[in-house]
Amino acid sequence: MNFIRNNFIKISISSSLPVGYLIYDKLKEKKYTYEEISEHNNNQTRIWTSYKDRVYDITDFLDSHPGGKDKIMLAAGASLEPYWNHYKQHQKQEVYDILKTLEIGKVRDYDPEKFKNLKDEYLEEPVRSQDLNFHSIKPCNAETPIEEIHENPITPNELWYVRNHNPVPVINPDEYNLELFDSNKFICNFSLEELKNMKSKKVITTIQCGGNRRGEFENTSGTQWDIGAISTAEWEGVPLCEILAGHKGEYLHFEGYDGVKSSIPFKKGSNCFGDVLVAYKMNGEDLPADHGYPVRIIVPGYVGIKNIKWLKKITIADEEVDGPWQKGMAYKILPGSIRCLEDVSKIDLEKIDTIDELPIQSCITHMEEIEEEYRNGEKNFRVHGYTYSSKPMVFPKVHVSIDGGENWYKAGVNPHFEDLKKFKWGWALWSIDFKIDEKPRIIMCRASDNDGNIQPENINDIWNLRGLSNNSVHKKVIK
Ligand SMILES: Nc1nc2c(c(=O)[nH]1)N[C@H]1C(S)=C(S)[C@@H](COP(=O)(O)O)O[C@H]1N2
Ligand SMILES: [Mo]
Repeated sequence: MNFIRNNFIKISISSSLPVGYLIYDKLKEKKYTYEEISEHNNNQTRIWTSYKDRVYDITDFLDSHPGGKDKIMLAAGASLEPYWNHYKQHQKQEVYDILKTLEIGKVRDYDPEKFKNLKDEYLEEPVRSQDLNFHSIKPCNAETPIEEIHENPITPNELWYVRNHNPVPVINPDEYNLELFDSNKFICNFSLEELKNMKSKKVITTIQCGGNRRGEFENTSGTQWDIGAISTAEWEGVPLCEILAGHKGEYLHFEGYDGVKSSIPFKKGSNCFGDVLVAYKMNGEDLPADHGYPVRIIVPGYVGIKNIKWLKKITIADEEVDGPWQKGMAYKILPGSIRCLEDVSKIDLEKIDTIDELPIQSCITHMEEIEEEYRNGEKNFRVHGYTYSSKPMVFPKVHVSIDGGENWYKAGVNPHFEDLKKFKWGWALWSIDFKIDEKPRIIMCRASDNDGNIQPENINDIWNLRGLSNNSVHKKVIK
């Protein structure tokens, strides 16, 4: 009885409403599958979420979320239920009323059981700075806001780029143990306390993801990084050579609590000049959760993936570690002729080495107009950037062109870098001033070192299926 009456009232009200409202109501009847919803997880596609059988567009609400934008973004393209099962304060009328205003449709393949008892595995993700440039939330992949960090070559912890393959493991520091194995043989454990009581060292390193600048290649899969998958910090921890003293092997395997693994040559880890650290501090603070709390390995000069976070286990071994990040193709630069996944079967992957070091790099981060005006109406523009070599104590020369590559001018390494020795494994920031009457349209930079290494001009010459190791001459178009 009740049901019929309600229905009747609804019909009579809506028939007296303006046409616009009717259309809006019709839109809300549109149906979307879970799959379609999942495609709406970023600003370009707008951000959708579902709750029970309804679909909502939360794009314009994100900044008003009382719990912060990053928390509500966990449900981007997914259901709110796993979160609201946990954060029960949402289950009240006030919140339902807000949600109602964002409704855009219904779930076509609605399954009431699907999320009923589910708690999202990303629930415990750390709070992140909204100044990072996010590519994805689950797992978190975010760039450092590279144009903001030129004042100081050390990247503040909260602005460090984040590259996670999985949810961030939650580790109780009191129960933490680092295991050391020789092949299958267990050797010993180190608690966090024990590690902190051992001999320690501080090392400044730049870490660059193998996929930094992937976005400039055409047709590659994976996170489409721009130039901000790189950052620099001072790490403190136990030199790995101390832990390995008296042992012999060919390789070292590192395994994280999230299951991610990689390996490096034994001699890189056992040689004290390799500066490999079992690190527990980053810029003077405990490692942040996103960067490996409580312990990560730091491999100066080597590609990002070698720096395993949430370090669980170190194994001395005769062979490289199994898995996609080492023996698989994830970090292998395949020949340019391999254009798609089907082509990969044509080659012997085992014959291609996984990247350890990345080639010489430099990028333009930004340009600023300097206040003072010069004679003849000329203005002063300052161009900023970074340059990085995997080789210790190598600080590349950087040349900049503002006329499409005809003339090149040498940039200056920033004066903050008086103590170059401290930055042995770090990047260098550079800048150069131009006095010109018109803003340049396109700026290019190119780094080189004394061994004849130079950034290649043509990006097509270094195209590879996984989009790794892009160090082509960096071009920035100025708007
Ligand atoms: N355990 C673990 N270690 C990891 C990763 C990971 O997903 N899990 N990502 C790797 C990759 S690909 C990079 S580029 C760096 C990124 O380190 P950051 O997130 O501290 O910047 O960590 C590496 N270590
Ligand atoms: Mo990476």
